[in-house]
Amino acid sequence: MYSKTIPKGFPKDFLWGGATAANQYEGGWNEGGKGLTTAEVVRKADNRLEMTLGQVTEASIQEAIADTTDTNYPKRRGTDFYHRYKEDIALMAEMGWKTYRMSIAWARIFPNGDETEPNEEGLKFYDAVFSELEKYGIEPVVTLSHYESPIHLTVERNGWLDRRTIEDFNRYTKTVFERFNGRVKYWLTFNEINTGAWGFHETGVVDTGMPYEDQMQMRYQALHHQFVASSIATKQLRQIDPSAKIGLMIARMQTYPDTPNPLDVRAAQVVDDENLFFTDVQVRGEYPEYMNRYFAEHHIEIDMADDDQQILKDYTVDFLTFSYYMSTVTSATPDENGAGNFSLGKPNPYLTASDWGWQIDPVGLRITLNELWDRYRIPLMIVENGIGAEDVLTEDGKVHDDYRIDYLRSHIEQMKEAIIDGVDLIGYTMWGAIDLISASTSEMSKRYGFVYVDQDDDGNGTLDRFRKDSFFWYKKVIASNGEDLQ
Ligand code: BGP
Repeated sequence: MYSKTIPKGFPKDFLWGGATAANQYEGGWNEGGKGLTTAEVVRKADNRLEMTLGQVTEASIQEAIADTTDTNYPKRRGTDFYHRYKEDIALMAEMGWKTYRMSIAWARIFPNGDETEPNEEGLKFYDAVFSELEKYGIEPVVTLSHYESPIHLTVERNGWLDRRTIEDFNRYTKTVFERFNGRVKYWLTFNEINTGAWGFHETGVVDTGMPYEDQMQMRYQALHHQFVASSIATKQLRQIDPSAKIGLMIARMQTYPDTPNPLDVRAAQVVDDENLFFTDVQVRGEYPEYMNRYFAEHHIEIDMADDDQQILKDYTVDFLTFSYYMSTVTSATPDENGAGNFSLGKPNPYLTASDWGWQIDPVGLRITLNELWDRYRIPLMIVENGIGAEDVLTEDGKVHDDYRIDYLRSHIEQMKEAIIDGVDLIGYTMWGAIDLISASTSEMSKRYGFVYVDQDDDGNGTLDRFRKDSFFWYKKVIASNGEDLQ
């Protein structure tokens, strides 16, 4: 008689926690010897449905470099983790977090990116952060490049388009692997690497105004360099700290065909391939055939060094992480697009959307988890999930964010279903767990956190922290290991 024990719920060592990113949270943009980054030259959006991330030019970058204020560049101020990390980590511990997904700002360690010696003050800051986390037994999950790289590399050689950036990046990765050896068990290379196909914010490559085919040639060449750098980092980590794990990170854009029309189903499969190309390369260790056809049909020729393909094959990732916010609909004849920033495809009549147009689809998360597990059979971790909303702080310092509790509860319920389906899901870090600056628009008013930060879109406010209703709710979720979701 065939019988296998079916999981009943979250594993006892499930890594519950929250996520932030240096470029949106730290502030201290010109302190401690840190260099200017690609995130700090992107002006805030004029309207919330506009995605300003990649719209930079050489002139706008020079203008930003000359600007010594943070007025038009909110990511320079973030929400001041740089000075308040002890207070914030204490709040994380109060919720009972087992893990904290953060990122290291490359330009804190190598301000221009091409120095041979690291900036000791930058290393010391992260020493102090990891010591604070160790006080509470919180496991760091560290992203090496989260939508930022030293702007000097862009100005000097157009960022990741230039192969020399591989060597600079891997000098940085070797430095931090050695410095924090034994203190960081989980490393991630590039945040949402698949959005590098959208341009500057992920690769530091300026291609605004160029013909689309030239843009795609440059972006996929830059992404190839990142694939190689990720594999070299994997090789370094295996040698420096064999007990640590390295993972990839993509923005999972779950999509559905608009109708059962096979043309729509095929169109959705093509959109899915644009996502899974990145996991295929970094988990399976080679470029998939469907992408080789795409490159041929779009006159894209990836320039590879002789041993590139071997290093991709030999050094694939240990686990797969992704962000999940929404799902989209794909039509073979797209007649309308989603309204929100980052949201693509057509509206889904069965789903509601956030104020920024992101369609809320908890069941889609279960679908995604099953698909990724079935395709790759390596441990999975959700390192971003949450809802951006205009939270209101009451006179008595409360934020009644029932909508956030509803969003998170519905997604955690589906995570539990996926685990019972047999998916090896090892952790969950809710995005923007302490209010921070939005990636796509640089707004403060698009809040995600369990903790409200008193600051507005223009940087006015005390930066004081306030516990939202969801703070106390999540504390219960963790204490019950995902059983008490009410
Ligand atoms: C992802 C980024 C995060 C975060 C999140 C929410 O793309 O990895 O940095 O910002 O999206 O996006 P936004 O801040 O634009 O609402």
